[in-house]
Amino acid sequence: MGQKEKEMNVEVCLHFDGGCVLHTAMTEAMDNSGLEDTRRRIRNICILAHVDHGKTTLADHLIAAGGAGLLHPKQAGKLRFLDYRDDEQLRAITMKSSSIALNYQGHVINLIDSPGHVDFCSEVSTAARLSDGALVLVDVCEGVHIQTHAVLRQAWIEKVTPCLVFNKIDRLITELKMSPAEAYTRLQGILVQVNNIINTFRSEKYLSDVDSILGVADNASGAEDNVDTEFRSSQESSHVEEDEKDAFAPDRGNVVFACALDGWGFRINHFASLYAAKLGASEAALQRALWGDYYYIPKTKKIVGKKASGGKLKPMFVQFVLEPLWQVYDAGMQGSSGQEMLSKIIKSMNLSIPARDLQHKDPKVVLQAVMSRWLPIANAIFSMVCDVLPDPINAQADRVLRFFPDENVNENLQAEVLMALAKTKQAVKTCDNDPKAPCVAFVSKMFAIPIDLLPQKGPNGELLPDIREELSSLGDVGHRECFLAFARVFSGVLFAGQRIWVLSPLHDPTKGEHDRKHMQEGIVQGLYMMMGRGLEPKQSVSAGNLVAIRGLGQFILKTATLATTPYCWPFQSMTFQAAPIMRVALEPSDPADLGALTRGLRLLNRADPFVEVSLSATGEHVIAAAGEVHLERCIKDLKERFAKVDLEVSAPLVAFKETIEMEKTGSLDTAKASEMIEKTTANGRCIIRVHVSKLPSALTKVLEESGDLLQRILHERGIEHDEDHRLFMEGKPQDPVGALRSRLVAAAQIDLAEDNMRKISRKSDIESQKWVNSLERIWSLGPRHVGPNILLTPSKVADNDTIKPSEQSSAERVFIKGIPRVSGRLGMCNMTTTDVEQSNALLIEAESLESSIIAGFQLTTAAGPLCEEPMWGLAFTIEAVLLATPKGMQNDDFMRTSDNGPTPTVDQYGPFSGQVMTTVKEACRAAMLAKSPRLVEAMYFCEVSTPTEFLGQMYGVLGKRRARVLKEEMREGTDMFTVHAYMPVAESFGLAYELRRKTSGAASPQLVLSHWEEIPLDPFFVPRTEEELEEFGDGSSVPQNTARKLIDAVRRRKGLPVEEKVVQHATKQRTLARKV
Ligand SMILES: Nc1nc2c(ncn2[C@@H]2O[C@H](COP(=O)(O)OP(=O)(O)OP(=O)(O)O)[C@@H](O)[C@H]2O)c(=O)[nH]1
Ligand SMILES: [Mg+2]
Repeated sequence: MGQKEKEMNVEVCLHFDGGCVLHTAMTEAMDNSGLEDTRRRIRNICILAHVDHGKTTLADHLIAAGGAGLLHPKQAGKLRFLDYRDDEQLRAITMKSSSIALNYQGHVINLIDSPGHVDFCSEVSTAARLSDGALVLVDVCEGVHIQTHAVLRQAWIEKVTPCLVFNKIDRLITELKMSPAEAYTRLQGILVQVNNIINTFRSEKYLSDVDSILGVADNASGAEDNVDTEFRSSQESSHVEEDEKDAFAPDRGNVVFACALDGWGFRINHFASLYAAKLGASEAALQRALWGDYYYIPKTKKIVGKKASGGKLKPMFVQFVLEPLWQVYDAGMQGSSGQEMLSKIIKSMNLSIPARDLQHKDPKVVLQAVMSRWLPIANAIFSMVCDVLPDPINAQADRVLRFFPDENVNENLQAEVLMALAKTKQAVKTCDNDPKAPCVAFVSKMFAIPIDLLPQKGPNGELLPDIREELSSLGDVGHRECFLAFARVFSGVLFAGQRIWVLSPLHDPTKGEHDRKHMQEGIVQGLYMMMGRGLEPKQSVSAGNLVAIRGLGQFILKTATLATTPYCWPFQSMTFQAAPIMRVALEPSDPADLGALTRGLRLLNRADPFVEVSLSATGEHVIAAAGEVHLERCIKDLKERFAKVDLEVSAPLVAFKETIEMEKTGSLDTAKASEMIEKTTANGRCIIRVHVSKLPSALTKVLEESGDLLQRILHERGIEHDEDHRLFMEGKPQDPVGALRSRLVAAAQIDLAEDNMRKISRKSDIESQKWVNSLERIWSLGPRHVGPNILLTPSKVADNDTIKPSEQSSAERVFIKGIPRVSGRLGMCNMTTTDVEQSNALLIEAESLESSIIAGFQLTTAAGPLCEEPMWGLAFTIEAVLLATPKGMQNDDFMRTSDNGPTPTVDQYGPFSGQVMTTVKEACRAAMLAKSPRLVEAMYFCEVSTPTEFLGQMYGVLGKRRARVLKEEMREGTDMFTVHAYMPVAESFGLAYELRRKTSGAASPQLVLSHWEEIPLDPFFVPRTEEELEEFGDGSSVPQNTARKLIDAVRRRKGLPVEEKVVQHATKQRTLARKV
């Protein structure tokens, strides 16, 4: 039925020219005054794709066409204009995103080229944040790869409208030798794949929307139920409508077919208009029929569907689009024998091609000359960008929700504050370019350029004062480099010389100018339009444009929100696909250069959006990068630009985590005294008992993923009064705290069924209930107060039974109860402040020791007992009892031991709070060691493509590196295999190099940080059971297992003691029988 309808529509259009409008025409190009609104002619776009799919090559052609003579068309595709760093040219990969302003038929197109290598994925985030549209490239020969997924997700998260570019179509003809029909099937396959990816994002969003609505419904009273249901069903239906449309459809004009290398590309509308007159059909009808299962019957001059075609005809896309392309390529590749055919084609297309090019010996040059004149790629791309991608006004109306997600404003605030906040938000939403509107800009990264490259002249050609002097007067470090902010103005107008607030992500706009801690005032020293490496000075830049800002280097570390009013929410932070995991320690070759290195590191930290610079506990300078290529670039920059000294670089420091085995210790039972570890402080006044158990893994995951949100809920702005806050948050339609709460509860429940599959379900039910109940007792999270470990307050059972404080009078012994602060903030329990009898000194002291217990917990979770790495997924229950007199001592003895009488805080063992802290730490460590500790390692998701003949070698390399292969797939139509595997980060160093060497450069991997995984080996294994003893003997000859080796390596690196067998009297084995 559906098919039939489609056929009929097409026919109607064919015969009656039914005026179907398929392009999204440029709307509302005029403003009220009748003048054209310049903002309507701006497009901010980025190019996104997997590595090597041809982004920079495509950018070259766009620059050649719209860059006002910056690049000669002959150089396009060869120069890679935006890869202006020497290492980018050398390695032929892009390492940073860079922007250029182009012109096309009165439109300003700000183009950002981004890197495809996963190490530089942060640059994709910065590019997407500033763009409204994205060109997503797919190499049709390689197909969809992991970074294609990643960039589509990034575009989706940032609410950037994507368009699709099928690139490298020439490879289907020349390399894969496909027929047009085969090529069509392949293109269709990729299109389906890409659309499916977007559909999964849609359904994820749909599910999470429904979840949050259901969450509210659960909380809401019965009376509100009906309203909710109605709301829900209306939401659902709108989603369904949206879902029915594919994100990319050639007939809707958002797909370009291209070959960036040869400089050609087209949308199907080009062929629709070409054939309209010839076939006597309307352009609109042809546009629909040129993609999909439509067939042209020459006799009847009708377009029909598959059934009516009789199975003999070729789809119209094959017949009318691909076949002519193939003909040109066939003729071109034949050299002189194809000349005649080529001339015919050229004539029929009415092209003028210089004879010099046509007679060139290299058929590639001839093909390029013909194709790039017939179907210029820049026209196809630019027209798509202008037709389909939104201008800043439309885009910002949509994207404002991403920038300022529904902030929970306390309605009790003053009306002026609320007005000011709403005004700023409205200005961003409408992309208000009135100079009187509040100016708001977002800086997505800082970048450094050598000072010599800064323009010497101002916007009006006037000579500028020497910037070096200006910088040194500002105290800017490193006068060789100048820091510019890569930004976009979202509302108002930014002027050179303007004073502006630099708001940090923690800024609380409801406090206005009083929130001095999170805002600084800077002066915009200079504004530049970016032209790749070059900069063009500007006097002012209005809303909707990209800009480089000079003068804010000292205020901004990596990103910031700029605003002329303090009543502006800081923009939501960007999301990054990976984390900086590759760490190395650095030191200058000459110790005297330490100062230069520290300065250089500071500059590097500012200039690179992703690198993390830190000082380790042992005093080493450590930098963390996303991967090997990123690290190499950072070190090169340090050596050559920022520090200018020789460096010694350590072997990679791999991060590990520590946990305990799940099997035996998933229970939260603190009642068993045998499972508790007891320690007493040195002065004997505080007894600490610790129980540790492993968190259900889903709970660990939620805690890890919600780090930012937890940070905000637990430690940030405007949440002064817990109870008020909870009441305020509840009942909000998008209640992040409520959502997190339900996620935590759900995680505590579902997981046990999976983790303890072998246990009886009834028991696991009880267990899971225990976990859910325990969520009401969260005292603290660690390490650094937001990590994936939980400190629980002692349960009621413990309170009454285990420690039995009632045996003695409460004046002698006080139980430290702890306050479940985290649970309180999350709204898991009511925070009732206990009425402490202030007169009781011991009770007051007990209360003051709570912070020491938390500090002890933070210390332990930051550095575990195996190799001082952070702990992961553990729940500690700490019971502490404070005694009036030290354990085992009479009151009189105690009095005698301290000279100044019974002063409880300071004694001969040092401050009491410190003693409690260390005892807690020791007890926690001991508890963990007693429960089968395990090492946790980071895993990469690894994708390798290799030709069949090198499959064996590739598996050899993967096997040696403990990789776990997930799937292998033959890529259709090629002899290439794609293998997906998990690989420990610790084993991944030099993988790309080794693979390339073993496969003569045919295989190269892409590594993306995936998850943390427990190594299922006991690092302290000694044979115990009969079978083990039989197999391994007494264990002395058992080689150390991987876990132990990794632990020892980390300990050695950190200078911690390592148990090693040292051969003391090694003698060379001699053959006794000697020849004399
Ligand atoms: N055959 C063919 N090769 C192409 C085409 N487009 C680009 N290439 C080649 O693909 C390689 C990579 O091109 P780039 O433009 O550097 O790719 P990229 O996507 O910018 O790569 P990264 O920035 O490193 O992610 C170069 O060798 C190009 O010559 C094409 O249409 N056909
Ligand atoms: Mg590139």
